Amino acid sequence: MPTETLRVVLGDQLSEQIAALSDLNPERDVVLLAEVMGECTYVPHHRKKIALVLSAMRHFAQTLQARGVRVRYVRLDDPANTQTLAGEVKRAVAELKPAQVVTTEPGEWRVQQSMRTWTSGIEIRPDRRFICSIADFRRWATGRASLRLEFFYREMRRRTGLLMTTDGEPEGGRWNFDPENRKRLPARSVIPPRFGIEPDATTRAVLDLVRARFPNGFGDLDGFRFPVTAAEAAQALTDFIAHRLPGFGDWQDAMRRDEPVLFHALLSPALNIGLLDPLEICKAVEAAWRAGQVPLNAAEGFIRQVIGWREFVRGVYWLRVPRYRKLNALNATRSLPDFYWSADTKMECIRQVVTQTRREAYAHHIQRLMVTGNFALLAGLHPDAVDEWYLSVYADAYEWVEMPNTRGMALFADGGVVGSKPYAASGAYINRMSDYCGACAYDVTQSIGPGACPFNALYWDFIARHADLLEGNPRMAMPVRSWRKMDAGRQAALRAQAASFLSELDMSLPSG
Ligand code: FAD
Ligand code: DLZ
Ligand code: SF4
Repeated sequence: MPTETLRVVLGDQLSEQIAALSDLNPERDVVLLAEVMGECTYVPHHRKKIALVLSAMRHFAQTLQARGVRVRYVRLDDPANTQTLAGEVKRAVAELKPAQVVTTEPGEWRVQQSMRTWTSGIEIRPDRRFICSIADFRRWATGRASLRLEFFYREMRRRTGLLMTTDGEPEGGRWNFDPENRKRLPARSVIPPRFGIEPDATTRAVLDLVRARFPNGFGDLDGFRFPVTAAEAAQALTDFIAHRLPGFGDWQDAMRRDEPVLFHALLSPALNIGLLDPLEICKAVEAAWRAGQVPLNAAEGFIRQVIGWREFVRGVYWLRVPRYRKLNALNATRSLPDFYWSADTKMECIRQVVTQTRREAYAHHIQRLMVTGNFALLAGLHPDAVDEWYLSVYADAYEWVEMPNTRGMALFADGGVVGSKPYAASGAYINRMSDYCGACAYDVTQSIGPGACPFNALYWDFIARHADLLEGNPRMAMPVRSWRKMDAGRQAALRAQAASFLSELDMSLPSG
């Protein structure tokens, strides 16, 4: 039968509701899914991330085929594979001669640019998996002096009706319970068990393939437990709501050695490839609160991340890209230290987060922001290198969400578009929110001397380097004032301590 429409679905669009499939005719149309080296290597992805995407693609194709849909599935090891998305679309068009080609807008500017050249007349449909469309965000942003999450979030609450009273007021009388969500985790707290899915035959075949094709790639393949189908992701959501959501609010910012997940959802890898729907997740969380199963600060905190931050950063990305990809407001130039890959450092906080990242392709938000992100900010690592690292190492990383979080929130390289201030912190913050410092070779209470925590002198050095820029920011004025009031001898000692640490770091960096 001749092909009416070729429908191209990318590896992070694995939803039967995806726009490209909305008017699918199973008898006349063909759905194209292509495993290609181009997408597996544009950054040195964690091997678990590659395995997740390829396994989920294979499962999605099986689901469509079981419904009678004609699927053209190109495997990575197919000898005819051109190994690029563009090449596979062109090859399918040449062989199937479809009357039209339809796809859904991608999550990365890089792919959007290429997509337009795939074939003439290609129809690129808006991605309706988000609550706020790109056009709506643009309208919301137009004319605003600054874009602030809090106001955007309130709009999303009103639009979705989530956690709203029938009178249109926020449940609990407040929009935001964040001040309640910064508790230190007591040492004896019991951590809920982790959830994971045992790999099936399809996933095991993909793991073998990835092991063979990427023998020296970053990250462990052992212990792969990600959900790879919509049904498995739904189980992961149910498990989160039952076991971890009740503590999510209180201990959202806490970190503990050898405990990667704590009270977090670990849903972003499945969510970002289409196995879960953001609004459905939030409705399930709201229902748990209405049923009295979880406190309001937990439900609100979680919903804010999904309908607030997640939608907000996507809006910022598409509003500001491609210029956003080059922003470097603090003129940071340093190369990425090797310990971001090897975990070979005496700094226990970084060693913990990088070791966990290598093993799990996952770290929770505060680990990303206040440990590896904070170090990158304080040490002045170049945003391009830091971006590439975050885009590579996490199973949930796609540029639309990774870049505003990294370049914007963590590095302040956008000068304050995503966040209203740099999230710079000394060792005291890490000590308050974790048990890392107790196991560290450095002393978190010291700022000067051979055993002093590097974060302390780096923090003051950062404030000193950027004092002129930061003093105009009401949220940074206090540390700048404290720095300026500090005794000149102490200032000099702190800056010398930071300079010595950074020069040692530079000597350990590969040249060029
Ligand atoms: P939870 O803490 O349980 O939160 C629930 C959900 O809220 C997440 O699944 C996620 O979908 C959403 N969410 C929470 N915070 C954010 C946020 N700041 N931006 C967008 N969504 C959010 N998230 C990604 O999905 N992909 C990335 O590549 C990514 N890179 C990041 C890089 C840096 C430097 C930082 C600071 C944050 C980054 N984040 C990224 C945001 C956040 O860290 C992850 O979404 C979160 O850790 C995912 O784990 P979880 O599902 O357990 O989330
Ligand atoms: C991340 C990824 C990987 C590792 N492999 C593929 C692939 O083989 N085929 C595919 O269609 N998509 C893959 N992806 C996801 C794409 O990189 C993603 O769709 C773009 O980055 C746009 O967000
Ligand atoms: Fe990190 Fe400093 Fe604490 Fe060591 S003492 S774990 S380097 S914050």
